[in-house]
Amino acid sequence: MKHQVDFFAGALAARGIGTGDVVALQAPNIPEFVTAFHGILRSGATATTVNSMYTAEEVARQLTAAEATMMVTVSALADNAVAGAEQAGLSTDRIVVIDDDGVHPALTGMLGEAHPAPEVDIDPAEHVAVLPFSSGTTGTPKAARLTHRNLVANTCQIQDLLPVHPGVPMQAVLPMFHIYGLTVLMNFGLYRRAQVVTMAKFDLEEFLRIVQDHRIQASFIAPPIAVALAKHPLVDKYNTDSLISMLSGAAPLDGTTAQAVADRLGCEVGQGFGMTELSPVSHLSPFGQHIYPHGSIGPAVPNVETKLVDPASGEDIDVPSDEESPAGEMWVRGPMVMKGYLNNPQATEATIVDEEWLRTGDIATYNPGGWFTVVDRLKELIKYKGFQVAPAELEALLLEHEKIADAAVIGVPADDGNEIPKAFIVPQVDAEGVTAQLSAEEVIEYVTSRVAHFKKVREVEFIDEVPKSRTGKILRRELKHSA
Ligand code: 4UW
Repeated sequence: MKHQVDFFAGALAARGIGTGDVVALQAPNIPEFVTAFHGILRSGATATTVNSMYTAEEVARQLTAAEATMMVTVSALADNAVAGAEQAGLSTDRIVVIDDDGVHPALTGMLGEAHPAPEVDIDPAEHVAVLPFSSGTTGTPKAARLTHRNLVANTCQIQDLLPVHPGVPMQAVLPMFHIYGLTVLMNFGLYRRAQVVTMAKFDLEEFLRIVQDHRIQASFIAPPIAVALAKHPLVDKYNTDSLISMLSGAAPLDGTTAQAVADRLGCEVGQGFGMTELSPVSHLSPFGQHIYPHGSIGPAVPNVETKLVDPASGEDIDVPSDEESPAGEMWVRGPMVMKGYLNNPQATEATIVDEEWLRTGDIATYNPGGWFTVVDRLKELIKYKGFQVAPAELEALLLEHEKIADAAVIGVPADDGNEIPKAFIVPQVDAEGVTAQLSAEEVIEYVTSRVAHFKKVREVEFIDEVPKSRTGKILRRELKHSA
């Protein structure tokens, strides 16, 4: 693996890529993802990881915002990846496919060139290793600047908390393009010399077969997988007794589901809290506790400080020593906090206070045992199956529709436990006072055809007016209460 990383870095250097360049990577979880990712970093360049489900427009937007000058992808994603990269101004020779498509340079071929890796001189505390995108507390997706030190620190911060050791089979189904998979599955897995078994996409039966056939000990999931594991009859058909630990994160996991999975699979089910801007892990239930408040995200990981701040007053909350604390916004400080957003000082300033405390936009409580529990979300963000959906992005798209006068999008709970995007629509009224005819299906179809599948609007309500503050901010709480 290491010589492949070096060869890819050498091939990139031979094409003029190095410190200061940004290379986009859009691929599912396959071993070559790791070669490409670390090859990009080894060349001195910065990687921006792109969601495999993105449309061409979404790819183009990310590449443009990250100022990427090269794109690495796989031929199976080439339709959107290549169209997006071209829209962002990249020429054919700047689009690398991992497997050979006969049109673009192939990573497999580039490894064969056997160029030595270049000498690179960077300051790991300052040099940006990766630019993953996140909408943060408000607005549309922006690039979070994570340094080499951020990534290394976070890998070290979790190293003693999980039962992942040399040779241990661990399952990597969550995508490595997202920060959870990037740090916990790819980097932590490599660092621990685990046997990382990759899955290109989630399929319950395949997931169970891999656990059985590879005798998986450590698995990493998001809440929708936990729900399937708790309830689906297929689970009983497979032998899962090798499992020791399962860690869930990226969205809230309720205690009942966690307990049901633990009982059914006979393994420990823990929960962690992460955020793109935190490289990502700040809280994690350490393995081996067995008894802990289910639904809790755990204590802070080593070298992380957390405080709870009253969102109304901005004052720190005094945490009682003998009972559950009042709820407050979690602020986090530690070596894994991002450097800030790329080319967006206002968003950086609104998110990082005094250059060190990161406002998570999540509301949590703290109990005297040291455990935090997320109870609400202050920020606009919607989490659909653990993926970020930015309301501002969908609202901008809806406002482009000629029959829509105004729109607001919030997350609402669905029957299956998922959070789903719901759009409130104010139809256009023409000069004669006639209201445009528009159905919920039309709104859903309009959005679905323009965004990645996980961002689609799944519920629509027509209203007369979007509630707004005097400064024009959408009053999302009012919509939540009426939803
Ligand atoms: N409970 C409630 C949670 C939780 C949560 C996240 O897409 P991002 O930016 O990042 C992530 C990263 C998740 C993650 C990474 C590594 C890890 O070990 C782990 O635990 C196992 C989780 O999701 O979204 C950040 C936002 O997602 C919500 C919360 O709103 C946060 O600000 N979120 N984890 N356990 N909510």
